[in-house]
Amino acid sequence: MRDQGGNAGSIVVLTGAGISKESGLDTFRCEGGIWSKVSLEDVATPSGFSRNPALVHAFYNARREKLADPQIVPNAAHAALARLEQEWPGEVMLVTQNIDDLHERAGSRNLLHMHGELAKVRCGRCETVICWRDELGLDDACPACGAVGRLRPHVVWFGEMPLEMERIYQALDRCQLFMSIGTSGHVYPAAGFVSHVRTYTRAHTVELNLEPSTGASLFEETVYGPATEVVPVYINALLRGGQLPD
Ligand code: BJW
Repeated sequence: MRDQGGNAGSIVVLTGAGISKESGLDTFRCEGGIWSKVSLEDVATPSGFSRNPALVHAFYNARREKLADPQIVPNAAHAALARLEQEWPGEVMLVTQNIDDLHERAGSRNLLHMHGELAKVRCGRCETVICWRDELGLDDACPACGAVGRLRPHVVWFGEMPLEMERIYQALDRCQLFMSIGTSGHVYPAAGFVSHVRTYTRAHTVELNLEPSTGASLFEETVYGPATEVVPVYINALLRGGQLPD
């Protein structure tokens, strides 16, 4: 599909934990996933953080440490999406629910982290966002305002507003292809993007996932298999064809 400006058409890609699974990072809701080991109420809600900030810091410190492991590297699916952004003659906007930095490391640049970033913390007093690669503890002071014990992970917990929503909905409203990769479709507002696109645009919608997600029936096209296999194949076909599916 070519738009009236002769542009090849714009693409929005939504990714979730499944895309990083084959890089060695756990998903949330798969068997043995993160929510089978810790309670999301304890570690991923503002009230959990108020109750026991040390527990929440330990949870995110462990994940930050794992992400720094040299064995955790971007996989073929991350690489294919970076290549799509570089080679597609229209806009490619990547919206990720993941807080890891594997998309950046693969080379993606037009990227929004709607659930925040593991390598950043935020001050609860002055709201400054700071890059943070080390352990975070209750004694740490904000480098901007000096407040002690007010830093928290820069992630979006349940009940909090995801980041960059205005830019995301603007991109959804002008896209001609919406791809959803490696997400179970349980968490809103991301799980509602496919319905939004189907209601307000004429974009083609495709789900690439290991198995059908909760919202699988909402997609016009579905492709199932490990991300490292299905994503490169799908993107190679897009780039070879040079046009979007109708
Ligand atoms: C593979 C694979 C391989 C495996 N290859 N695939 C009732 C109705 C509707 C909404 C609500 C409701 N009650 C409450 C809400 C709102 C709530 C919500 O959605 N709750 C639901 C649980 C019901 N949402 C919120 O509170 C959000 N805020 C909000 O809504 O604000 C108001 C608002 C509304 C509208 C517009 C704007 C604002 C905030 C949500 C915050 C989510 N936070 C977390 C944790 C923080 C980050 C972190 O610690 O990492 O984000 S929860 C967790 O789930 C994490 C993830 O980003 C998120 C999504 O998970 P994801 O990525 O889908 O992972 P999984 O594990 O679920 O799925 C993995 C998939 O991969 C599976 O399908 C596998 O098959 C697949 N897979 N291996 C390909 N190799």
